Amino acid sequence: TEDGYQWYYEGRNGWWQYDERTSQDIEEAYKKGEKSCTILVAGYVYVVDFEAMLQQRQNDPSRRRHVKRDLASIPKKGVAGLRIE
Ligand code: V3L
Repeated sequence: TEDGYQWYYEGRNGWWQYDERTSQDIEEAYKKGEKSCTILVAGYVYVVDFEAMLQQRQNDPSRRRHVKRDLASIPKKGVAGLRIE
């Protein structure tokens, strides 16, 4: 986002940045003070819960990952599953 923050979801040993469009959608909901928002990832609906700071697949909540909002400059694995070389 323009203030230098991005949204991340948990990987096995590090953080993945959300794709730019999804990160913007999450940021918009977060700034509005909403408790959660839904996103579409590869055909699946996920709920991003800002109180628990978790992402969960809507039809399978056992598929959960921590999420965080942090600076765009932090070390990361990549963006939406595309690894940084
Ligand atoms: N954006 C993109 N892909 C996602 C997202 C998302 N927000 N959430 C889940 N997936 P689950 P390592 C991740 C993918 O939570 O080696 C990474 O992007 C998820 O991809 O059980 O463990 C990597 O591509 C997974 O492939 O619903 O760090 C991959 O895992 C699939 O949806 C490996 O990352 C099921 O995730």
